[in-house]
Amino acid sequence: MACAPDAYVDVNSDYYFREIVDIYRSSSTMEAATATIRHRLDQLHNVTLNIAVTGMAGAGKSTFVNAIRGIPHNDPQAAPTGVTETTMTPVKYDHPTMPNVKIWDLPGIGTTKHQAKTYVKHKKFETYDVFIIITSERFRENDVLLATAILKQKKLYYFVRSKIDNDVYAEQQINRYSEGQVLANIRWDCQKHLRDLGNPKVFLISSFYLEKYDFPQLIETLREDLPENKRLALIQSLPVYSTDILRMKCKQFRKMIWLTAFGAGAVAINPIPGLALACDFAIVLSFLGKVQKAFGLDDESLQRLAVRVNKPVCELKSAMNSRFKDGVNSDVVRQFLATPGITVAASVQFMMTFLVGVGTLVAGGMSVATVHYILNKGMAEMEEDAKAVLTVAQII
Ligand SMILES: Nc1nc2c(ncn2[C@@H]2O[C@H](COP(=O)(O)OP(=O)(O)OP(=O)(O)O)[C@@H](O)[C@H]2O)c(=O)[nH]1
Ligand SMILES: [Mg+2]
Repeated sequence: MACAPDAYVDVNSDYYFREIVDIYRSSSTMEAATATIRHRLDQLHNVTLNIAVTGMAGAGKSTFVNAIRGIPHNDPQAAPTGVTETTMTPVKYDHPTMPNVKIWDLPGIGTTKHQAKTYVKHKKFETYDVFIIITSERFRENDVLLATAILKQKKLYYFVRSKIDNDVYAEQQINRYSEGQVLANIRWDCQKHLRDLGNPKVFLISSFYLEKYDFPQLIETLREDLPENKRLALIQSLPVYSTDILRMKCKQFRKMIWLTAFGAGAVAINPIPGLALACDFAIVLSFLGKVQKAFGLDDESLQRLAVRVNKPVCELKSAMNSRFKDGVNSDVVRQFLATPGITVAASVQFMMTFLVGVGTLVAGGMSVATVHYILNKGMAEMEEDAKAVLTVAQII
């Protein structure tokens, strides 16, 4: 009989566990507790995230919007980019796989103080969670005015200096500077123009190479600054541009696993015919489907990646080896849930230490622990697939 490696039990990811315990303590029945947990799961998965990208004409706003959605510039859903295209009005772009995440391409402010003030009013600032102010040269007075107005609305904002790849290339050709020197010079120049704001951090990025320069730091900073419930939406929605972001995605999803397991396993409203394990199949399927999309392993994402890296999609797909290589579908997940020989003792023991005094749960304990194991293992398998795809795509 196969014995599960302990790695998939992951008893340490106790995020939301206190909340789960509280829900059980305050619910009169197990059904009521499960309903509350499912409601909480819906809330967390449907949290909205609105990112506004703004800056002067030609700064690289639309290119950045496409890059963080993982969409090639020639995709039908792409924001138009180019040296002559101009974004005149705010345009909302849906995320390709997450309908609750919106990226807004906002035109920059004009040239007078008055325009900076009216900009705040006209652009419905309350809609946005975060502002990214982009420049491709040096930040100017208008950018400072805009940041001040955003700050007054108690919103998060970040300065981004784009097209760094161009600068590095040009300076290396002309002055034979090292990459480090070029970046230090640009940073110094940006800071000089932003002194009035108390030297905020500036992120130097290239939308063509997200894995290089400061984009990873921008995401880490954003992740830290956003409220916890928005973090999953941010991290889930980003394209997989490096192993670090993949790791970050796993970490963020792992926090959801106990909550999902309790939502699915404690009371089986939608049990699986022919399976001894009682759990809500739809919840398990939905979680694994979300992981698949976030890891860029669904057909649409693979297709977009194939265009981006100029490789046939079948070559990317052939790198996948897990049970999910042909997709996360009902048959595969049903088969997975039926897998015999799952050792969940450590998970059950962990649950029990937390759930002392909430004895009613015990009946569903085995199902919860098994679902917990399956979600962890499923995610680990897809992580391996994602790494293999990135290797073939020559991204890592
Ligand atoms: N090398 C390089 N070029 C970039 C980068 N970002 C944008 N560009 C180029 O800069 C030009 C302008 O980019 P857009 O994204 O259209 O700029 P925008 O701010 O949306 O422009 P408007 O809508 O006209 O205000 C395009 O030719 C892009 O390909 C980058 O990070 N690196
Ligand atoms: Mg544009």
